[in-house]
Amino acid sequence: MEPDRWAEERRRGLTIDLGFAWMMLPGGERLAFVDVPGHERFVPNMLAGVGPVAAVLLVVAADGGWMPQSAEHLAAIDAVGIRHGLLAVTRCDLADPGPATRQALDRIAGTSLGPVEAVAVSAVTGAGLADLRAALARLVAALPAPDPAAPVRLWVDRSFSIRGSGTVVTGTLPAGTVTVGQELLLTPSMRPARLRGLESLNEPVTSVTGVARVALNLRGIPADVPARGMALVDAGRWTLTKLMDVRLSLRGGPGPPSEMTLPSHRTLPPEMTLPPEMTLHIGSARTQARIRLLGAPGTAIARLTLREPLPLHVGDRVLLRDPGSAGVVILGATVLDVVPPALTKRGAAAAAGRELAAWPDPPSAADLLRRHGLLRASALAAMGATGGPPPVAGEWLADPARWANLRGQLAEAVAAHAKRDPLAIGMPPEAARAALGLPDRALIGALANPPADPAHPASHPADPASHPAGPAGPAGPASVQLQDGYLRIASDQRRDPAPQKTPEPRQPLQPREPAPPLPPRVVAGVKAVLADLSGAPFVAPEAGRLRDLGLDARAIAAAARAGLLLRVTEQIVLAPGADAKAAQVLARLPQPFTTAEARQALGTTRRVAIPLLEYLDRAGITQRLPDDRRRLRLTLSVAFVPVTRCGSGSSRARCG
Ligand SMILES: Nc1nc2c(ncn2[C@@H]2O[C@H](COP(=O)(O)OP(=O)(O)OP(=O)(O)O)[C@@H](O)[C@H]2O)c(=O)[nH]1
Ligand SMILES: [Mg+2]
Repeated sequence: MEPDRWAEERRRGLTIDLGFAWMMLPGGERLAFVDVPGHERFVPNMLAGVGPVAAVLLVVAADGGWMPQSAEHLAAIDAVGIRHGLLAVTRCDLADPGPATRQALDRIAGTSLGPVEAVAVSAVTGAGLADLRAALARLVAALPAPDPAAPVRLWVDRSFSIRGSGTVVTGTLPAGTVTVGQELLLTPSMRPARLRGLESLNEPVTSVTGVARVALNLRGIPADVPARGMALVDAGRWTLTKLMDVRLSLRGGPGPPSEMTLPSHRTLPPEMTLPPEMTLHIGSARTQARIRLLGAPGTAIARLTLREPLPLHVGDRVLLRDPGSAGVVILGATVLDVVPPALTKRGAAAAAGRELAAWPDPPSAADLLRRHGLLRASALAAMGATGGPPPVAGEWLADPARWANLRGQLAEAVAAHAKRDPLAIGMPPEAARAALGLPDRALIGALANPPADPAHPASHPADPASHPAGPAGPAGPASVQLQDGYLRIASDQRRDPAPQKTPEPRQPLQPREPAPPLPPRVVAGVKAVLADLSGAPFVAPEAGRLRDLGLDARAIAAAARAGLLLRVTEQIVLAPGADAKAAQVLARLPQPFTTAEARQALGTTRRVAIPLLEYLDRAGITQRLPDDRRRLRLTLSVAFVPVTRCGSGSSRARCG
């Protein structure tokens, strides 16, 4: 096949733009070629063709030998990191192919291609062409099979319109599958395009799996929109970015590439100065990139700021070229982070350089999580990282160390809040989210000790297996609970004995665990109430008395949470343990008993007796019968008597 498509190319006998051709291998398999121009003026076109391919056929003329453009092409192949190739030495009817072959193999060996096969051919006599076919078959057989489920990124290398069909784009599909009817997004606008028709090597097909040359007929995209360098991508599986952190590697360049190849690709020669801006190539795309080294001269870690956004994954190889320089400077780079954090703090750039220098190529999900702390699983996938720990909340993944740290911060924030506002029922989760600078309130719920749910280990961040406890982990001192919509430091004393909850006898004014102290005026008010109640334990203070003592609803709630009062209703407060005492009194009555009998035995009025009995019903201490009489549940006299004799709260559990 003649790949030169343009009249000018045929007239000048010179390839200018990309050409496309294919052949049948001896085994019946078809092999597609992207023909690239050799002339140095058309290097950008050459790079657009080389970018997405799996393997290269490098051609050198027997009579011409290794040329400057051969070196530049090889440097580009090396920078992009292509690992599979074959050397063809042509025009062997005109000269002995030996010297050119040896020269070329020597240079190729030191690049990403490594040692390759060489075949001498003549297009005029046909010598060696059968060997070339066989060598191509071996090359193809050695290629790794691309993942058919991989995210689709098809770099557009040609775009045209066909009357009656509309917009058509072509490209090399490196991996993944495209199917008629499927929707892809066209970068950088992310305009959706539906695949109306599909061709591979001039034949209509319904589905193609990479690696393959494909032509896509697009619905929804006007013919003048797509252009070389745009890409068709699967929605949500790529990160469109203008900012990225990379590891540069100096490969190829003028002279034998082996001399320029560094033993470790983790540093650059300290004396090497990089231009502030270079042209970045990936796939068929090219754009300008501003380069900022993250660290001292010689560091290979850099932050690139692109003029146009590109759809990228971590681990992508990009090529940087300085078209302005006299000697051609070509660098390869591996993308390490496609959403790098801002470098605002002093020393942040050097710190980032040090951190990223230790990362592997490609970075793992754990590396990215360590840097970002928290990431949505979908964002991590769009960065191109697979794996990662189970989510801590919803879609959120957390770095274990960061998560442990956040637990400590949350405990501090909740404790500080309680100190600032001792009467508050707890810290609102939204306030905690803002205080910790977290992106989602669900994370606060997950940081606070969640109720144990063995059916959902992933939603159970206290599980030390999935999140090893840090200094403030589940084993640490910081334990925050989210209850009834508020965050509180978890402890028995701080649990709100709201009227609906099962009452527990408490030791008056002797908090068992340190809780943020109540304001002195509240403590004084509580003491006065308890003094009132000491002679008549069921004659709850009137609303006016509470008001005079400065005990409003918030103060009463706080005192109840601290275990200093028993809150029967909003208005009725008794001493802690009054419920147990009432049970003892009622146990002495003939069962069942009426409300009037209970009121009399308790020595109080209906204002207190009725809510207190209802409280005891809810607590399961008494049972209300259909005729409105009540009886004590038997177990309770057993449960309560020893409790009151135990004396100390710390031994309560054992007593119970
Ligand atoms: N005698 C002889 N001439 C050849 C052979 N192969 C190619 N040629 C001639 O060499 C010249 C260059 O060949 P092309 O196929 O244009 O080379 P190319 O690598 O595609 O060149 P560009 O596309 O410009 O980079 C043409 O005049 C071909 O006819 C061969 O095996 N023997
Ligand atoms: Mg050509």
